[in-house]
Amino acid sequence: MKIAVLGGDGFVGWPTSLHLSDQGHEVHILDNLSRRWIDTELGVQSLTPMDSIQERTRVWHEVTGRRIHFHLLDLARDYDLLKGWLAEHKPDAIVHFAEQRAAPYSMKSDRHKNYTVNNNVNATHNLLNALVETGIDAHLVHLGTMGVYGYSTIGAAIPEGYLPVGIETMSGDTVTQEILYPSNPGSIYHMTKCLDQLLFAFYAKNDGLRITDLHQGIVWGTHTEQTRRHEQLINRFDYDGDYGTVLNRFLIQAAIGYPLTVHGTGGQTRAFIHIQDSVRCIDIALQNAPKAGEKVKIFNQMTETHRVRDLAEMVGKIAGAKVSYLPNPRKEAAENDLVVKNEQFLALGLNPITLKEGLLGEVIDVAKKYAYRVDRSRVPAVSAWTKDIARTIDRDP
Ligand code: USQ
Repeated sequence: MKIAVLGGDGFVGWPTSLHLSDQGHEVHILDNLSRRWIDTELGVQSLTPMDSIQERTRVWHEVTGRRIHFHLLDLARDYDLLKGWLAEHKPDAIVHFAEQRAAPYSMKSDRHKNYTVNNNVNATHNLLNALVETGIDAHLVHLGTMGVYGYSTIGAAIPEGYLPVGIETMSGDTVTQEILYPSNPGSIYHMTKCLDQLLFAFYAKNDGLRITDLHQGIVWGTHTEQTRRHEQLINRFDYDGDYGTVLNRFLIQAAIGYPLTVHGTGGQTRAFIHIQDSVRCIDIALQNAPKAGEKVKIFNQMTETHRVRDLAEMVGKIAGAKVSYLPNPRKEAAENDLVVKNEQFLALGLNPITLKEGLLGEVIDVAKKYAYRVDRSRVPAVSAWTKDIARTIDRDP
């Protein structure tokens, strides 16, 4: 297939592009390189040294003989360029990662809230609009989030996207209707993914677009089979308080002897997936497109759930690191349970990589190798969810 990977320079986008190219697909990365600009804005860099996208794709060609094409394009701003690109290249499938993906970054200030909403919602809508306008029947696979469901404890497993509800009719009968699971976002970032869901539902219904939405959990790990092949194919690895995700942050903190930064009691239970499985799931989703006229296909892209404090204790034990319980900069439930259905990917052959000490140790080793690149002052999470919380957080563990 000819596949456009929008946001192919990012943390999941890059290994996905390599994986799809390795499978023999013709891969085109469209990216505005915003993650690199945001690193500059925040004064941080990936723990792993990353080359330019052009150099990365050159090395991939050198190692494998395969070409990955790169196009500098801002999906949210360059609607006409996007439309022109689609009309010219006519991809068979599109993987859409091109959104600002960090919850803390989206909550930093009013400017960051505006940026995240404008960027994410426009990017998704421009894409859908351009697909209809150009008449291209590409299967669109979008990277969404488990965070659209929220984390309230209701004692029931979260279904894959849809919920059957019984509604009493005027005549007293009960009819069952399937609705999108009620969205309950915990940040501006997560809210944009909830808005994406409505855009997808509308365009699938109105224009027959074929769309798959992947509700992904928190990704951990850094290497995939392809990024291991050459030092310069290495994936980015974020550790800072805005972009570093919880388990990867704990592993890096353990590597540099920084007390593990648990927010609050660490009673938050979240869904997790290893980066290698994330890439495999996208491949599986691409091979299982819905038909025109079908509703949006939704998968829960996660393999296990864990409580934050259990992860901290586990990493602490493996690496001999101290665990630090800090005031929570976020507005979220202090404790929650989480049960998630993920049968669809399992039925389609996903064999999950689960959290094992060996694999955690491997990530700590990568972190140790590049520990000299860490700026310890960028480790604390200082983006507060409300002005009141901002006054209470202690920035120094
Ligand atoms: N947390 C800590 N200590 C830290 C960092 C985080 O205790 O140093 C806690 C947070 O308070 C939160 C949990 O860990 O309760 C998860 O935080 P996170 O930063 O790992 O994940 P989140 O903000 O939810 O966002 C990440 C990705 C996002 C993706 C989402 C999947 O950045 O793109 O959509 O995970 S999910 O969480 O399932 O919605």
